[in-house]
Amino acid sequence: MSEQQANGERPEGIEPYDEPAGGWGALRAVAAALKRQQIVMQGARTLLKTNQPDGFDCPGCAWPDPAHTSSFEFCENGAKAVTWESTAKRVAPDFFDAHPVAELWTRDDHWLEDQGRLTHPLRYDAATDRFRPVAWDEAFAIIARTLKALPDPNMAEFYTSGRASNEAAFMYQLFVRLYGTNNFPDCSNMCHEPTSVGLPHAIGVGKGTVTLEDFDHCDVIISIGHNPGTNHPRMMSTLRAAARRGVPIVVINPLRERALERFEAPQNPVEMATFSATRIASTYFQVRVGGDAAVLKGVIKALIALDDAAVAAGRARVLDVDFIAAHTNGYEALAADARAVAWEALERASGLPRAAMEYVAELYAKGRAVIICYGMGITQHSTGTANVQQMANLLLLRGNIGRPGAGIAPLRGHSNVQGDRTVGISEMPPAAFLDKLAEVFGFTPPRAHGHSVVEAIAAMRDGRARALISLGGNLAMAAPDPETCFRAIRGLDLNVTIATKLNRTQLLTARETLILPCLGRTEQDMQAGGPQSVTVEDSMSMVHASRGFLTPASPELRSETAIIAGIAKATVGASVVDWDWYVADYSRIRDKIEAVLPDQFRDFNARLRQPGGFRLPIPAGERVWKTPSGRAEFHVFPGIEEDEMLDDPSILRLSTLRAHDQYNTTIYNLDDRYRGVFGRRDVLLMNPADIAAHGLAEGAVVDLLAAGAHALRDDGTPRRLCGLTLVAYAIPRGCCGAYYPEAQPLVALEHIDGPSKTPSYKSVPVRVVPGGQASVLDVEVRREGVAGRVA
Ligand SMILES: Nc1nc2c(c(=O)[nH]1)N[C@H]1C(S)=C(S)[C@@H](COP(=O)(O)OP(=O)(O)OC[C@H]3O[C@@H](n4cnc5c(=O)[nH]c(N)nc54)[C@H](O)[C@@H]3O)O[C@H]1N2
Ligand SMILES: Nc1nc2c(c(=O)[nH]1)N[C@H]1C(S)=C(S)[C@@H](COP(=O)(O)OP(=O)(O)OC[C@H]3O[C@@H](n4cnc5c(=O)[nH]c(N)nc54)[C@H](O)[C@@H]3O)O[C@H]1N2
Ligand SMILES: [Mo]
Repeated sequence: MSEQQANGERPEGIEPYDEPAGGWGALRAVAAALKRQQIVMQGARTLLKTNQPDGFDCPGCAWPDPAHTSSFEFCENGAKAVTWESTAKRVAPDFFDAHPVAELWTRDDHWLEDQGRLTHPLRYDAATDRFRPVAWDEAFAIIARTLKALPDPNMAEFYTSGRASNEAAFMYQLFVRLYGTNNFPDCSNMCHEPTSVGLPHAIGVGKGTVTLEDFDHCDVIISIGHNPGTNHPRMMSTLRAAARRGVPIVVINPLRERALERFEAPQNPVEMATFSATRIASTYFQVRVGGDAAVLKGVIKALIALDDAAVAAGRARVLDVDFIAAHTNGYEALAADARAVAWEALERASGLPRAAMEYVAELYAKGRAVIICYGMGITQHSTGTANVQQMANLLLLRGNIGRPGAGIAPLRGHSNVQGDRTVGISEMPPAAFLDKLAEVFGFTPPRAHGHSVVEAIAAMRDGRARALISLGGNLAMAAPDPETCFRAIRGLDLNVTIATKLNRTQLLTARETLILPCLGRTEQDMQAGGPQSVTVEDSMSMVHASRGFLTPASPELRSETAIIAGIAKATVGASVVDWDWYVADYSRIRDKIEAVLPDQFRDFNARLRQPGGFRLPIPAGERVWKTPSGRAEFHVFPGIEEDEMLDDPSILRLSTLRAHDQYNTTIYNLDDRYRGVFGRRDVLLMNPADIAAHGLAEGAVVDLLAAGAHALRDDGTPRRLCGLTLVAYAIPRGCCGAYYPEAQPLVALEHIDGPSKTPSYKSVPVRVVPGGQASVLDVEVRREGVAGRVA
């Protein structure tokens, strides 16, 4: 026991936070963020333009907003996203005089982005180990030369992060397909891919079915594996309104997230003045990390048991048998499987008692209109796709899809990740989309499927891919297995990033390394045809315009669309597509999006002018099932996963988490206020009983070693993360939590959900050992051997 512990003190920076989420704490945090980015006056004006009818779409999350038609909705983390982008700090060319790449590499990720906005296109000069300004045309020529020199277009990878607008994404996919590949690794592959892959098989569409209005009509909400107080803060107004209407909100989450417990609305004068808050969750179940498949199966089992009992007693049915008969396939198999599974297995895997699952089933059965909302706690598991399909099963059993107040609500990540997919960023494009693209533009797009994120990294690792272009994002930090990723990118002929800020992916210098600085959402985008708007699609399939108004961070900046056009023109020429003509006026791009996707974007430019934009059709919302059978399909989850983590008490299941003050790999600062962690991120959250069982104490410094099938890296060394401080935390036994992206070295490229290939970032088997002892235990880990690799 450390001295600190003997004194009964918490480790440094660990202080329980007793306030509700939101409230004065949120207002204080925004004031501090504005100050840190040195933009007090302009910043305040910028915030007032967020999500306004004539303003820009918040670059934070993808939660829809009624505010696009009306008033300003306060959001702490939206404010941070905006101020981070509109910062007064700059990374100008002279910055690099003082900072060679070798030195930049030693800086942490917070520091790198905090240097400010990139101002000039940059090219890496190996002789001086520095980035130097390069003319735009020269940058485009270098990229074109390198891409054209590849023996096969499938040797280039074109990554997209979900901030790119529909217009930029559409031009990007057009260019890449003209160049000749479908290699579109996308941040979605690490995020909601289980939704995109799992839901089409179940309900015929890979998107959510609810609208914001449905939340006004639901009478039960089940919230699984998401943390809206941090990641979708504007959702808190919706949950608060539902809670105040008396709607029971059942939360299933291993961590007690403050905002899901109680929330003080910064816009509510009474709550603010009286320091009162609204209780959000009516019931909070702390599931074991990765136990969701078992919980959902348990709830389905209990629901079917209720229905069986009703039949036996001659009472009204619990299931919507008419809906099941008219609209679905596969009910019998699902019911048989649910009846057969043993409660003991479900209890063990979920960490919840049978009574908890029965409680949820009873509440669910009473609801006339139920919404299930979910996030990364569901998708980032080896059972991710199965988890999503089990939620669809549960909803279908009582006809809770395609009626008011009911449905499935995946909370998307990046503000336009859903839109990018809609307009063609897909490594597995539907044939109909390619047919239309061919017809509208008059060329033959490639048909073979391309690479997702883990496949792209494996291809770069193995030399099967030689070039990487990233439209936003920070792939090397967002992806699993940074060591492999770093080596893979360093070995390339070309590493190009289109970005607003400095990040680690850009420091992975290849034979040619270019950084192309772009406008952000908040900035005015002036083209030959005047100031331009772009469009985005939110989590509920609403498409609307976004227009920045700030003076760009530097006169050298170009829009993402213009940069893509520049690369395209230099690489594939302008004979098929007159790139400059499209860049002059983005409404021309929208006309082509409409031509390629006429069912979705009818009258695109005209409908954009209606307040709040328009909603893309979601057939399942109308009970039209675009599955091969024309019916919704139940999917049996075959069994509780074979799970080494359940059998070996020395293995814990690590979930990698976002702190309150970060946006993915962007670290605004080192606090995680609601979880009571301040000024540091090097912590491991662990159940006090597990800490004791390990013979450790809170405050001890520990190392983590990956366990199980992927414990070893390709070179036979163990995956490990050293020097975390233990924090006793209310997390179920057998689990632990650490921050993303720091915990990335523990995640194997091969540890993925099969159907979606999404990394299991939230189910990493680990062993916790006293600090400094990782190497002693290497031998033990080595015995577990190396599993198969991603090809
Ligand atoms: N401010 C801010 N906003 C963001 C982001 C950000 O980083 N910062 N990121 C954006 C992006 S790209 C995304 S995808 C979304 C992410 O938003 P979320 O989906 O909320 O993502 P996370 O914070 O990774 O984790 C969500 C929750 O899952 C819980 N959890 C962990 N493991 C499990 C499990 O096994 N089962 C269950 N049931 N729950 C589990 C965690 O306790 C946490 O509360 O937010 C978007 N919005
Ligand atoms: N262990 C673990 N890993 C994870 C996750 C996890 O929960 N755990 N979550 C996964 C998820 S859900 C996601 S979505 C991915 C995120 O992966 P990415 O989307 O690749 O990462 P971000 O951190 O969002 O990207 C940040 C960078 O985007 C650039 N940027 C910011 N704004 C703009 C802009 O307007 N235009 C352009 N061109 N660039 C811009 C900046 O240079 C910044 O450095 O990470 C995944 N990785
Ligand atoms: Mo995401």
